[in-house]
Amino acid sequence: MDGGGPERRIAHLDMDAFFASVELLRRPELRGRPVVIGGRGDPRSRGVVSTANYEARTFGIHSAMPLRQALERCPHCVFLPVDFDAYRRASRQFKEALREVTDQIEDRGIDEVYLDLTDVAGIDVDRGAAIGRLLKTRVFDATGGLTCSIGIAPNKLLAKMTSEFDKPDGLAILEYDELAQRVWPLPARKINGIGPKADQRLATIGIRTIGELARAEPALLRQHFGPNYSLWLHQVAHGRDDRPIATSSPTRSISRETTFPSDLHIRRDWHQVAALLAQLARQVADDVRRKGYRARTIGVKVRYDDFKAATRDQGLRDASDDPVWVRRAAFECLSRLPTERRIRLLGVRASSLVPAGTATSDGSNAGTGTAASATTGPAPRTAAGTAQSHGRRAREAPDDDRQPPLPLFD
Ligand code: DCP
Ligand code: MG
Repeated sequence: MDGGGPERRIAHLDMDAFFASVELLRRPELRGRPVVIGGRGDPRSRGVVSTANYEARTFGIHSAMPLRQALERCPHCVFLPVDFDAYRRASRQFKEALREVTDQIEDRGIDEVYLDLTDVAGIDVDRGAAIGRLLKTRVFDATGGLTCSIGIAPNKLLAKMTSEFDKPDGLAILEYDELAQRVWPLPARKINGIGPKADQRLATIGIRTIGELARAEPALLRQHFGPNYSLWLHQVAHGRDDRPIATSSPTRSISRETTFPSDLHIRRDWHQVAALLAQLARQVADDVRRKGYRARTIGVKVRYDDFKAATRDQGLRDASDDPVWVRRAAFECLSRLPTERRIRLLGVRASSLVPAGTATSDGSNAGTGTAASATTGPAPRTAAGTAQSHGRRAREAPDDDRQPPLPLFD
């Protein structure tokens, strides 16, 4: 039983050696070699390791270790700089692929999600193994070859532990009746919420494993940890957790970007650049409208041939989903970007989103806006126009119901 409610099937999915795996996708020649990602990629600088692939981990290298120490442990490791844009893109790709299976997803950061699979058709087959394999295949295909590890269990607490059982590229399934056999032998610190301090204090009263914690006298725990935390310790040691999946953080931005087959120069290849920008702006405006929003800020992003990115934002005087205003703002942004270097990527982003149908002419519902200084856009709405937009039913933002033809940024 899980908190007394009906049994659920919760999956925890965590990408394997995430930053390193994304790098290896575009540098296949490094496969099999120990690779460390951190800072600007200079192991003699002061940065720390963001992650290391599994080959590098055999040298004792792990996240948060100083790069210099990693170099000492493995002088022949390959060190690469952090490229958050690439990791965010991959993050977005795998999460969108999962949304095709269920919208019951809790986003836990760049490489981690929980999914509530209880109502997914076929979850009863093989205790969920078939759905687990499907999720792994979707992630692999959507990202061009990234692996993840999945744990399926009756709740989030157990699913999180279970996803580590078989890492990397793993799929593990845990039932309540396996708790004593598979979970109780684990160290207490494997429980998400028991940090190093609590772990140390548990050790001082002779509790090292989850099983020892489960069998501990409640009075002893209360004495050392107070009433609330000791109750929680007792519950989690017995695998109880009825927290629901916290779905959908509100959409913050909608964007499209494209990488060119060969680099373009904003001025010398103006016709091509302008055509692409117009196309991206139209797609973003369509997306904004389709998802039931209006945007108050339009941004353009370019990546130059030295891989440095630059962005410019432009506020709209009134939130809009009108392709004409989105395009105008996008061209305004592009005109403010340096044009010396050739560019390899162009993107358009709509942000400061407000649900369509919300009053927007005074900006009261418009969010915080961005660093945009100049504003452009449709004239303030007339009273009639505002009344009309009040009258339109605010649609809820639907989840992505179609795979975009172009990858997204952010
Ligand atoms: N990360 C970071 N700094 C840390 C920990 C993590 O920058 N101290 C980044 C790099 C990781 C990503 O977050 O790739 C995901 O963190 P994980 O803890 O899931 O680690 P990995 O995905 O790299 O490896 P694993 O296969 O163990 O999940
Ligand atoms: Mg991971």
